[in-house]
Amino acid sequence: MIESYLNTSPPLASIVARAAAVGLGVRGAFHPSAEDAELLPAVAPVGTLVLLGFTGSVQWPEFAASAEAKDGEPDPLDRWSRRVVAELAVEFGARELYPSGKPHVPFQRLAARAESVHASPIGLLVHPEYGLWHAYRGALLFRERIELPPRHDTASPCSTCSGKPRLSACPVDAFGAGGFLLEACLSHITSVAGAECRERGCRARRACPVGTEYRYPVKQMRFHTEAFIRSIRK
Ligand code: B12
Repeated sequence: MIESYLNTSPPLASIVARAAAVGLGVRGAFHPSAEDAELLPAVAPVGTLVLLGFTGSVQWPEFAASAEAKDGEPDPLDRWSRRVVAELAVEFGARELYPSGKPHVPFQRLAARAESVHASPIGLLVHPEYGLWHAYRGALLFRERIELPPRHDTASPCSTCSGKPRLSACPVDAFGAGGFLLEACLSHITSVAGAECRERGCRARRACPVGTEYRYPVKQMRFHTEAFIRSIRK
């Protein structure tokens, strides 16, 4: 996706370049229609939504080197995201939107409109290239309709994955028919027996065969797991 956005005409090409310079990938874009109104906060009309995020560990070093990553205050990644996305918004005369904060903006549904991602059996969206190793950090809302490259839709990689190894990889079967069993997951990963999930990341997520080269390195994985645990205990 990012590659197909590199050779676009301005202003998209400059958004891609500036976002990359501050440590964000352009994760796709779309022109919201009347049916998308329920996905967006009631603000002025949106001609184009540009989605920003992380792909694997590509953008991680920019965050890791930031003041927010080192200041010891809560929610460093959310605070960093809000700062850099807001700077891009000012630079391009856009409004901004974030996956953090309440009420939750339905970022997964926005993502499904912006790029070829599909719901996976463990709730995360699976990307044809990055697998489960990607996330969203914000979005820029433009009044104007920016010219976008054609979208390349692909079938969900899960549809041809016979073994669904990730479902059986969870030591506490947290991905049952009734959805994600948050309490089962949390009590395991905070126990002695859950050290591997805590240190190296969710075993079910690691068992997915798609995009394995984008798997988060241990430091990044541990950061996300700790943030996940803290967010539940808040
Ligand atoms: C609340 C939340 C949680 C809660 C969930 C509590 C609960 N039981 O509902 C907790 C803390 C458990 C959680 C955990 C994690 N989360 Co979370 N979470 C969110 C958050 C902030 C809000 C989700 C929400 O409720 N949205 C509200 C509704 C209105 O939005 P929605 O898009 O319509 O949500 C629905 C869709 O997501 C739908 N859905 C799911 N997939 C798809 C696909 C399609 C095509 C469609 C149409 C709909 C759909 O199901 C949701 C409920 O109806 C989102 C960010 C965001 N703003 O979306 C991240 C988010 C979903 N989480 C994310 C991640 C990465 C995680 C963790 C892996 C954390 C980590 N360690 O990194 C774990 C994974 C646990 C798991 N296996 O599900 C990512 C997912 C990225 C991706 N690849 O999809 C998101 C998008 C955050 C981000 N910045 O990128 N999370």
